[in-house]
Amino acid sequence: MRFQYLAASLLTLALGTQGAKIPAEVGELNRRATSTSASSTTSSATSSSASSTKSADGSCSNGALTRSCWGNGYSIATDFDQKHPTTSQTVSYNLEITNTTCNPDGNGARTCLLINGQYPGPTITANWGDTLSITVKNSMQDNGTGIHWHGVRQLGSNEQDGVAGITECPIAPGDSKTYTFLCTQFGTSWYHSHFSAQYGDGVVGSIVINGPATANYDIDLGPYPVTDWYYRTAYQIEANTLTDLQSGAPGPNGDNILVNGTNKNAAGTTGSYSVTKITAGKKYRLRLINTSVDNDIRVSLDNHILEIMTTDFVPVKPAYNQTILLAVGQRYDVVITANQTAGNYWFRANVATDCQSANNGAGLAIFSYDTVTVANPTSTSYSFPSSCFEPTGLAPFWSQPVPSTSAFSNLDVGLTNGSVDTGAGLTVWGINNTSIDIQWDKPMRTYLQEGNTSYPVGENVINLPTEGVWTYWLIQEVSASPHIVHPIHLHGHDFFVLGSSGDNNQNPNTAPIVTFNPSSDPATLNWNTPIRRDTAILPQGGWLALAFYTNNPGAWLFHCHIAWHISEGLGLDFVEASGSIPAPSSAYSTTCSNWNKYYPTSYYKKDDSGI
Ligand SMILES: *[C@@H]1O[C@H](CO)[C@@H](O)[C@H](O)[C@H]1NC(C)=O
Ligand SMILES: *[C@@H]1O[C@H](CO)[C@@H](O)[C@H](O)[C@H]1NC(C)=O
Ligand SMILES: *[C@@H]1O[C@H](CO)[C@@H](O)[C@H](O)[C@H]1NC(C)=O
Ligand SMILES: *[C@@H]1O[C@H](CO)[C@@H](O)[C@H](O)[C@H]1NC(C)=O
Ligand SMILES: *[C@@H]1O[C@H](CO)[C@@H](O)[C@H](O)[C@H]1NC(C)=O
Ligand SMILES: *[C@@H]1O[C@H](CO)[C@@H](O)[C@H](O)[C@H]1NC(C)=O
Ligand SMILES: *[C@@H]1O[C@H](CO)[C@@H](O)[C@H](O)[C@H]1NC(C)=O
Ligand SMILES: *[C@@H]1O[C@H](CO)[C@@H](O)[C@H](O)[C@H]1NC(C)=O
Ligand SMILES: *[C@@H]1O[C@H](CO)[C@@H](O)[C@H](O)[C@H]1NC(C)=O
Ligand SMILES: *[C@@H]1O[C@H](CO)[C@@H](O)[C@H](O)[C@H]1NC(C)=O
Ligand SMILES: [Cu+2]
Repeated sequence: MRFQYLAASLLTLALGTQGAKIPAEVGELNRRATSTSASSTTSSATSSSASSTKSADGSCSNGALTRSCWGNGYSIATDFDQKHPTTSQTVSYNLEITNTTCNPDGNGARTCLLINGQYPGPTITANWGDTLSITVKNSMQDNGTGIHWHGVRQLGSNEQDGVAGITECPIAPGDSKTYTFLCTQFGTSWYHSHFSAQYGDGVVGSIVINGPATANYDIDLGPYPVTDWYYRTAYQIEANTLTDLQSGAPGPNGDNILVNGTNKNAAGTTGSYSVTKITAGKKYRLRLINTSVDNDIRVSLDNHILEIMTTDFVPVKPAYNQTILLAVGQRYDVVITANQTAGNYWFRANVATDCQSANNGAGLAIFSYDTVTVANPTSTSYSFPSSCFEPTGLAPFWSQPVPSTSAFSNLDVGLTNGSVDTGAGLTVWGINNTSIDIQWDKPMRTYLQEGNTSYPVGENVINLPTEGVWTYWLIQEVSASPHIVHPIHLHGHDFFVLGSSGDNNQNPNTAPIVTFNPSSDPATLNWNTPIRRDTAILPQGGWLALAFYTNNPGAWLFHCHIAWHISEGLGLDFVEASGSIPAPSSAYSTTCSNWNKYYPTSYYKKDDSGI
């Protein structure tokens, strides 16, 4: 549930020192984000720190002590917006979605929609510069589907973004679609269904794109997804949440938190913990991914400091923290040094009650040194912060200054009257006073192809006709709504997070609104070294200032990543440089005609925003 308020959590925890910053391990580049010349991005990076083992000179090769290198002239110093390898390798996957059951914490089997019969779905792995070709087959009886590759920029490939009603028609039962796109970025992400609340029933998996890194490590432990888990289906919870919203009540609590797809139930009586074996003296890369539908989660590994090296797909200068707050959709790649007394240690994934999240279970998993017998740890937790803020002290590896301005476009976030298919007059979420409500049978992409400006109001379109300009967005919570945290996600770009402000850990009904002041606040923003990522937290009752540069023509969804909120309308559709969007393929039309044959006689009908 989203607006849980716990007086107890107002108790200030002693924070103490949460670890200290160390110098970057590899050289640092300073470049302008607006640079368009490929040659200007490859100037040699110089080694700038005592702990550096090798400079990122682009000609060395990737290894345990040279993670900043990649090879063939590419390194961590390469700005992947400007330049990326093309390997000519195509990596193929088949994902088949079926309607079955699952029971990840042993509490009892429930209906699940799974990919290749497993939860989470298979990890998609490729190298930087590879082409991914992923065929998705819908083998469910009664739902359409479509897969979104979260955080993948889809440069020039808007049609592969997987958003039903915007970039494609849903894939009908029995039909398949092959998504093909180039991996221009590297790092960790995830994929999930963007068809209503479907991903909450299991249609999720991890993505790893191998590339250089800002910190060294010996062993890559791979993806480590953390998620809230419910014993009823996502469609049932979504319906409850909408009913609750009418009276201003929070939706249902989560029932558990799964770590790497598993956990014991809240009572500790069923299921099993994920166990990760480590060897003393080694450094491990762990790819943390928040695949929640609702709950913000804070993670830590007892006695072991986390060395953070990415925010989503964007490298940061290595920075240490004991705990990390993960909002839905966010990723942090960390390095863990196995330098403690050999033993068993708890990995903890606790719901962040200070972010108005609530869950009946706590996420636990075990890290076990390989010289001891695996057992339930007796280790003690770090003290967790009680403020719903993302880790501080992070700086991008490439400094990309954004030209400053005070000319922000305002996007109010709040409750509005329903235009979603839930029926008129319902209270739903909106942004810029409109609740998104897409059409499955005629996606925005079709309107653009027709040059048809009579698209429905429910597409909630903001046109950005001009390529090559900076755009500035001020996401502001307004008073006539519960004042809660929303994780805001943009497709097609990594946005620049210029700043945010808001309340912390207060009652959603009474927390004051903190309003952006356009005359004084712009001067307080981080214009020189903003963090870049694809998902950022809009603080409780507050504002979030973002910028992005229009360099990727397409129709890009911008939305709250809480599954219930986007189902209830908290999203809009940026139509960027519509004149330059590549024409849809013949496969696009086939998917639509198959869908339009299926839907008129389908058992279930659209009953939410559709995404
Ligand atoms: C999955 O199966 C259940 C039980 O048979 C059924 O109620 C549900 O409608 C099915 N869902 C989909 C998406 O096929
Ligand atoms: C999808 O299937 C679920 C049952 O698994 C059902 O509740 C929901 O209404 C279906 N939605 C659509 C649009 O088919
Ligand atoms: C996560 O689970 C997968 C599948 O069970 C396993 O292969 C992997 O090693 C686990 N990851 C970690 C970090 O333990
Ligand atoms: C995942 O995101 C949700 C929603 O923003 C958040 O409540 C939860 O704490 C996050 N989980 C982790 C592990 O950070
Ligand atoms: C273990 O490694 C961390 C860095 O990950 C460091 O901060 C800490 O001081 C080290 N502890 C010991 C006992 O060496
Ligand atoms: C760790 O993150 C918290 C916010 O969650 C922040 O308050 C603290 O300063 C960070 N510690 C360091 C060493 O940056
Ligand atoms: C918000 O919507 C209105 C139409 O209702 C539109 O005129 C305005 O441009 C939109 N705001 C932004 C920032 O685009
Ligand atoms: C919805 O519309 C009704 C009737 O027009 C109005 O009384 C109510 O205040 C509106 N609610 C919101 C949240 O705008
Ligand atoms: C949105 O609606 C609120 C009242 O609910 C109004 O104050 C505000 O001006 C509207 N914003 C736009 C952009 O129309
Ligand atoms: C625009 O879309 C509407 C709604 O589908 C349709 O009725 C109309 O014929 C379209 N116009 C053009 C010029 O294609
Ligand atoms: Cu939200």
